[in-house]
Amino acid sequence: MSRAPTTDGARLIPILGDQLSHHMTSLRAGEPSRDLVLMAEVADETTYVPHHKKKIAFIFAAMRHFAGELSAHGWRVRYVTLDAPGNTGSLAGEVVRAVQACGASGIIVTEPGEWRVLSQMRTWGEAAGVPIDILDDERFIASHARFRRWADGKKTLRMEHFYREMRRETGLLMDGAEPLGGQWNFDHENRKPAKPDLFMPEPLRFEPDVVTREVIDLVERRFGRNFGKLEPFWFAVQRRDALRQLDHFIATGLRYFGDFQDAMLKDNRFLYHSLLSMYLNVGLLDAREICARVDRAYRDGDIPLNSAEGYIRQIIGWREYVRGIYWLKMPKYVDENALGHDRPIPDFYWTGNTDMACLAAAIGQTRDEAYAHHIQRLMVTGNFALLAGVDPRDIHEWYLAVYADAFEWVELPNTLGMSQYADGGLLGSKPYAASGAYINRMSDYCRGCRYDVKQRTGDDACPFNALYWDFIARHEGTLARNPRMAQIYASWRKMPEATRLELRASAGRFLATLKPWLRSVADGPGASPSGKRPSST
Ligand code: FAD
Ligand code: DLZ
Ligand code: SF4
Repeated sequence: MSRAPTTDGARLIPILGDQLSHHMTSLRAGEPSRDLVLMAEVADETTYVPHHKKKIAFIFAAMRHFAGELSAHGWRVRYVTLDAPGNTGSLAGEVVRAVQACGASGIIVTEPGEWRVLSQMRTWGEAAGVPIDILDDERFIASHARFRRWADGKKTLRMEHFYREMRRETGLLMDGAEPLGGQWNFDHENRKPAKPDLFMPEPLRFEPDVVTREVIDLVERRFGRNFGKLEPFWFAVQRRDALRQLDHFIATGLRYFGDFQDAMLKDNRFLYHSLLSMYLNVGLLDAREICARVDRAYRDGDIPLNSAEGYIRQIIGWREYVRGIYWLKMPKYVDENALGHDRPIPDFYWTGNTDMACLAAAIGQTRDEAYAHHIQRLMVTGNFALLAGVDPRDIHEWYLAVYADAFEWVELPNTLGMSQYADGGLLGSKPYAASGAYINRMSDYCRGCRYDVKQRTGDDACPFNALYWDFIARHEGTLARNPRMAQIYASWRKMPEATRLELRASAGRFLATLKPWLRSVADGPGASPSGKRPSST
């Protein structure tokens, strides 16, 4: 990775840690022979939440490999490592330093994925004394303007309606104007519990090369007390290897993706999930290319339609939709708390020490892999936090820190909106709240749990059961008006008074046992240096 000589008229092209694609609009607007690319590992980005060690290692290793690829493609790259002398610790500081060092005449950059970074980026030009061009991020199918056009004037913003427009516009799984198979959505076929004896593909694991090993050492040295296991480190950190995981998923997992999308198994952390989100989110893979491959696999007769449709819906539906919501609703969105929840996050989210087998499994694998699949995030860790009334800001910061694929534009609407109902139902028509029965139906966790999923009250009862009814009772004032909750409230009201009182007392006793996570520098994992995430604005 080279240092650039001073060049008159050169423009500076900063590439962020999640912009690792040769097709970024900023790179397309520049010229390798004239302009200078800046990539910087900076303290600010590593500490805005206390990221999982594997996440930092993944991003730095992918950044370093991408810088190498850019150089091989003829770009001049100024790469500032975290330990480099003079590193200012901030993206703004590194941009100013680079402009001064190379006498750049301007800055060309692609918009970032976070409001926090965008508001800083808008000051870069003035700080460096040169004009700045902030370009759209065209890796997404729906531009901000396109999403706003769809959202304008609508009372409810349901993903399903947006998704159908994306299907029509991309032509994915379409037969002219009609959806292939005559149906837009096959979700009702996608709720099968998995059995441990089914064939399960394992994701490809990649041996760290010299560059990645250096990063691993750096992360251990600088972030040794952060949450998570750093080794074995097996993620792809180059497009070449991410493409191999895509091929592998299409050949082995995709066929069953639909059927078992919602299943959870104690001894299988990945089931038929693709493990592509982290590669996609940093730019090593492209959403259009993934969907085109899935569409082709279906048309070639290699996979069933419910899997192809289910998978494509996650990407051109959910992924694009949550990004649209993020940019439509920020910066106020992060402060929403429609249910008024204020309990601090329980300590076991950061330690994994709990007798609840489902939570211990989801958090344990999060600690080991910086990965949990959607239903673990939504119906185990998310569901528990919702039922227990955890402050959505706390739980948002946890999700943003612990997953390798977590960037605020995608994590925040999923956590605050979908999982915690903190936006009052913008994303979901009712809260994703469930008792132990749901977890028991979709997993094998309960069999090995010290709690009894069939009992509702008492010391041995599954805590999710009483917590569920306590949640329903606490929020009767707001949620009972929701027609989709009518049946649940009818059941609640039909219960004998004594049962209702006992359920609420049981929940209260359990909640009193939860220990809050106390953040301070000395706490290590889960502690940000200031003890508080800076505000997004
Ligand atoms: P698969 O199950 O194989 O799904 C295929 C792809 O679809 C994923 O790679 C992803 O790109 C996309 N996708 C699926 N569901 C969603 C969704 N709800 N929103 C956006 N994209 C989706 N996803 C992230 O990429 N980053 C996050 O920080 C993140 N935080 C989440 C927090 C919560 C509380 C919840 C409930 C979900 C979150 N998700 C997040 C969505 C989803 O859980 C992950 O995308 C998925 O688990 C990634 O694993 P995978 O690649 O194996 O996905
Ligand atoms: C997540 C992350 C981390 C840990 N470190 C860096 C970094 O040192 N330099 C960088 O350019 N980007 C990093 N990132 C990704 C940024 O946080 C991400 O680009 C913004 O959050 C915008 O999405
Ligand atoms: Fe989780 Fe309850 Fe099942 Fe235990 S019994 S694994 S706490 S759902």
